[in-house]
Amino acid sequence: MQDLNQLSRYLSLILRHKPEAAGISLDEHGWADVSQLIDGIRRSRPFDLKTLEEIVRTDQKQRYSFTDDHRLIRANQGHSVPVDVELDQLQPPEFLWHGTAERFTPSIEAQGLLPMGRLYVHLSSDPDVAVTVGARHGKAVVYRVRSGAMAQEGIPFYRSVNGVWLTLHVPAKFLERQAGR
Ligand code: HQG
Repeated sequence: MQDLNQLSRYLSLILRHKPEAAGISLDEHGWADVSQLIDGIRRSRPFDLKTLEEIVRTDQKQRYSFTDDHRLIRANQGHSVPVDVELDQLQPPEFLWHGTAERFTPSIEAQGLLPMGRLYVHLSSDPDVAVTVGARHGKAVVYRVRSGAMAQEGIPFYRSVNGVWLTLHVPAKFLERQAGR
């Protein structure tokens, strides 16, 4: 029995960053053909439609979506390859949260938050989620982002279908480092 989390991570790699790892390509909206994807993954490990459907259904962050007919699949957000996943532009809440590692803070406080390897800066509406995201990179530090003030200055915000908030750049003046996080 393969570890579904491990398979989900491999699926993320293919659908967000490196479709060529499975010998497939994504269309302009990030969709991959499900049967080509399954064939591509099968080149390196056992895999079938039932397993794919189970990953999509059980993924804790709801990272993937099928089309209604289950012929196409895409990652909901998190891409580094340039695709347009038709994000909803929305008015953000007054504050959002970003977790990072202590060692990145001098650069963040000089340049603001940048998308780095991805298409967008990722923000959460939940400070506890931000702690977990930051801890992936090292000793976690959490910033409160003055998203309401940013929106008032005309900076667009998007929300992916799994609830992650995205924007292109958070200038440092909108960041408030949280004590003790
Ligand atoms: C940092 C996960 C230096 C940024 C999570 C972060 C998230 C800077 C790192 C999603 C910087 C990029 C994304 C600057 C930002 N100088 N470092 N100016 N601006 N950074 O992994 O936000 O499980 O690309 O703080 O839950 O950590 O994959 O972004 O530490 O939603 O679905 O550069 O990935 O979701 O790291 O995580 P990442 P992230 P999944």
